[in-house]
Amino acid sequence: MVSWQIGNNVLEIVQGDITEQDTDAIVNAANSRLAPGGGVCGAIHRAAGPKLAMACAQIGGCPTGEVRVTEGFNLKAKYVFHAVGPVYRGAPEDAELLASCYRESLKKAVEMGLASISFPAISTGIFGYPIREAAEVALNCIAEFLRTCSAGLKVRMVLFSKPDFEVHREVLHHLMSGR
Ligand code: AR6
Repeated sequence: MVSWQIGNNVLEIVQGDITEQDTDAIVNAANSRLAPGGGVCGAIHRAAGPKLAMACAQIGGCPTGEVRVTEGFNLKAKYVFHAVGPVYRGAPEDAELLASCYRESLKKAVEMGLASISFPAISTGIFGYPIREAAEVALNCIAEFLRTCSAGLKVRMVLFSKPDFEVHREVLHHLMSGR
């Protein structure tokens, strides 16, 4: 686990399973229909139980780059934030849409008065975003947000594989040492 203090907030990077996190919210890498899918989305739906799919169906959908909130049902986390990342095309908009997922989730967490939130590496599985590029977008966006946030928020990036964790650790190190 790697942990950085940013203002009065903390950014953590861990290797693990997001469904097991005890933060107030966990973020789902959702699709725009908010339908239960594969990857981290499938794992979250399995762990939360069938009421999560019913809550998502009631919301109906979510545009790329935006976030919708449901309860966490059987999860330890009280809330699931469903963020829809971009399908990677190598286009200039990709990074902005990916950053928007992180920024909108963080804004909502603060608005709701939450103390902690866990993110997966959104778009880096089925949606094909290269892991290092995605890590740069995600960690830059989170760090920028936390620099001006006074809420005392704990933000945890949860990487499923060891190689993905190592990439995030390197990118964060470069970011924090100003390189
Ligand atoms: N905990 C943490 N990270 C995980 C877990 C887990 N339990 N399982 C997988 N990952 P993906 P996307 C990592 O494909 O690319 C779904 O069907 C995984 O290693 O889940 O945004 C949705 O419904 C990868 O690094 O999400 C959408 O249709 C990261 O989570 C579509 O896939 C994201 O991989 C979204 O694709």
